[in-house]
Amino acid sequence: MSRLIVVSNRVSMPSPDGSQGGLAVALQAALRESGGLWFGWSGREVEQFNGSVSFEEVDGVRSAVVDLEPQDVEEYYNGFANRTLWPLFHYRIDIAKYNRSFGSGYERVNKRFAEPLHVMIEPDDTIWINDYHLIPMASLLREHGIKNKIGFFLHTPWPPTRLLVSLPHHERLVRSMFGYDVVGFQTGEWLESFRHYCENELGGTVEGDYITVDGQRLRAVVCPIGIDFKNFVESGETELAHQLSERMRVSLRQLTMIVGVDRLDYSKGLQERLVSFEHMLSAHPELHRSVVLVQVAPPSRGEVEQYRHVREELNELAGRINGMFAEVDWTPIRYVNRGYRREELTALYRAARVGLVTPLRDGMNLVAKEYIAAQDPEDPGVLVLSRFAGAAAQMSDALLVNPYAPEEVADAIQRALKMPLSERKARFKTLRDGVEREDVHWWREKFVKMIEETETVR
Ligand code: ADQ
Repeated sequence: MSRLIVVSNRVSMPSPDGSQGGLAVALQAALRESGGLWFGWSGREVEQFNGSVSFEEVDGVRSAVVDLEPQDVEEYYNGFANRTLWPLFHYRIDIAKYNRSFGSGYERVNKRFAEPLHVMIEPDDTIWINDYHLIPMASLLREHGIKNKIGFFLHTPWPPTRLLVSLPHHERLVRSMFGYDVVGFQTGEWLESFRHYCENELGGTVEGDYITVDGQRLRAVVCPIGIDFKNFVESGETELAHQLSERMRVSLRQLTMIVGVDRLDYSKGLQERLVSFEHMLSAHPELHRSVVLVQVAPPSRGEVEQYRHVREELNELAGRINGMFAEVDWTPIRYVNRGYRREELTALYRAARVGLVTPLRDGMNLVAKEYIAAQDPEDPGVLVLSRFAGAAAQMSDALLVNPYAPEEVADAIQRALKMPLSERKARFKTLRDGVEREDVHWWREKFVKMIEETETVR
């Protein structure tokens, strides 16, 4: 096994309380096994960029991070990554901002990362770049003479060609990807869009997994990310999980709970979800005082104005719906703006008869998988899942819905609430088997193997 170098915008080191997500844990395990290194932005700002690298080793995991200056953070992170590529990759060209300074900041920061990174790379290292923040990284490393195998994994969707061409200099960005040996996507749909772009905009040819453009070849594959299933199930057995379960039991009494857990992001379809719930309450007065929607949504990316708008709209919407339907002893929506630990999330998921995961567009969506992993096999809840989440490709036994159609979502919630135990168990079993089999360790082993075994000539 060669040494693995993982590169992502932010680096996640082992924490003593074990509170990191499954992705961090899986990558840390790979780094530990191979004696590798995780490289990225420290998350800190310094007055002026100085290129100095801070090394750290925690619990057998080594990292190397650099600080950025405020202009870098504004143009690269808040700008091109979060105001341009994130909305565009989630099909929201209506709110994507195409500002020239964002593009140049993005290139500058990628170069600033490539500079110290290339000197750390040894000839046999395998390099794994993550996500839309760092698309040009391979071609920058190649300019420094790096010939190692380099893979790229995109955690978000890849947009259809007709949308992608709205990005100024889209060709340059996509051509830069031909510095990679392997490019991985969450689903066949995103891969298909990528191939379509390469064939139709770059005149490329496709042969099996391989795409060739102007003599440069890469392997484009599907490799869906999973959760740390075992660890997640174990979290449900902890004292913290039991405590919250007990609190929920007391607070719910006879109420049937529906749960939503999302980062507060416009791609997650939160406003549409509340409106669907409102539809259900209007159409089914018999459900009043018997159901409650618990929506947990910790704010994210607060520096970007669209995120502040979503937050305001949600406050307004939750207040309006509660105002319209609440009784002195019943509030239909419990809207909570904070994060919970993994152990607590397992308890929330398990307490809910329905898991409502209705993004308008999502690369994968790990909440859908976590909800399934947390269920009681003897009395499992039902997953209502957006057909526009990457997870839908693997989870066809969920109730798949169009999140833009409030009546359809309301009907699916109704159906989930009424579903007989035998059907719940049958659906759950297939879903749980898939989530357990294709977990996050399966995913990273499969992807690293694909990078390592892909034949390249450089
Ligand atoms: P995200 O958009 O962040 O990730 P998601 O896959 O849903 O989306 O993962 C969110 C993670 O954050 C989950 O593990 C969840 O438990 C956690 N989380 C959410 N709300 C929380 C809360 N209130 N408290 C604590 N934890 C919370 C991006 C892509 C996704 C893709 C992932 C992984 O947008 O499509 O699935 O990367 O590739």
